[in-house]
Amino acid sequence: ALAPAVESILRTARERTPGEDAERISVDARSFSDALADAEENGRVPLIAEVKPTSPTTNGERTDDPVELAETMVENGATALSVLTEPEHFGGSTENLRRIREAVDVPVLRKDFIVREEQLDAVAADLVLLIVRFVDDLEGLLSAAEERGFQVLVEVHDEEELREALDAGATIIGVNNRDLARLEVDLGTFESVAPVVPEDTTLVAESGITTTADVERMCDAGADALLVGSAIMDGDVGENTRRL
Ligand code: IGP
Repeated sequence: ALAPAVESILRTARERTPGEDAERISVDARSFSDALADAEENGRVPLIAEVKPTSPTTNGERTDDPVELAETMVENGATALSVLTEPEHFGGSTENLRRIREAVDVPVLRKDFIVREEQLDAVAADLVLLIVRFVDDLEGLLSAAEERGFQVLVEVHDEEELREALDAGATIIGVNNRDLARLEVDLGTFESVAPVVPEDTTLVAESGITTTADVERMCDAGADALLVGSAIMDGDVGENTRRL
């Protein structure tokens, strides 16, 4: 069973449409693997910093300009950005993403709960997230995204979902340390799934990363990139990004 907040997120996600006149999108994506190679060359932590105004597990909402937050993250060393576009539970918007992608030159991930092909057409991004648990036809949606030019981050939570992701053709895989049934975080999740991921997969550790020790722990376990939201959004965004 899913946590009530997650049920609610899914319900609204299934109903959301990109608008009557949304045309099939075609994106000229900034390469995520180039950005990661660049970080490595420059001895920087491969950090995907997330613009997430609020969430079911946060108190309050951050109301400062998301574009300024995003620029601050990049100025302080973020390798890529993740931008929530889910409006009801995360305070996001496609407009935030559009403006942020225009303002920065790093790859930008669209963080949302995409369940149908036409939802891909709501806004351009360099990467989109697909969550195995929520998608019925993963292979179909993955190819639909790739045909539009998106790179695709496929999110899993355990070995069984990892299998599904690989079978569907995923090459960038995120292991979410937060479980969607109880919304609890356990960095051991990444450590248990990472060893069975093929060498040539780009592997992202997601959620619950707060300290530099957490960063080291995830990198030691095989993370090629780290997705950090709350620990950056909570307080001084520039300082938080620099610290990790
Ligand atoms: C970031 P955290 O614990 O650093 O705020 O987590 C990110 O992993 C999390 O926001 C997330 C997420 C998602 C949000 C992971 N998967 C799917 C929305 C949808």
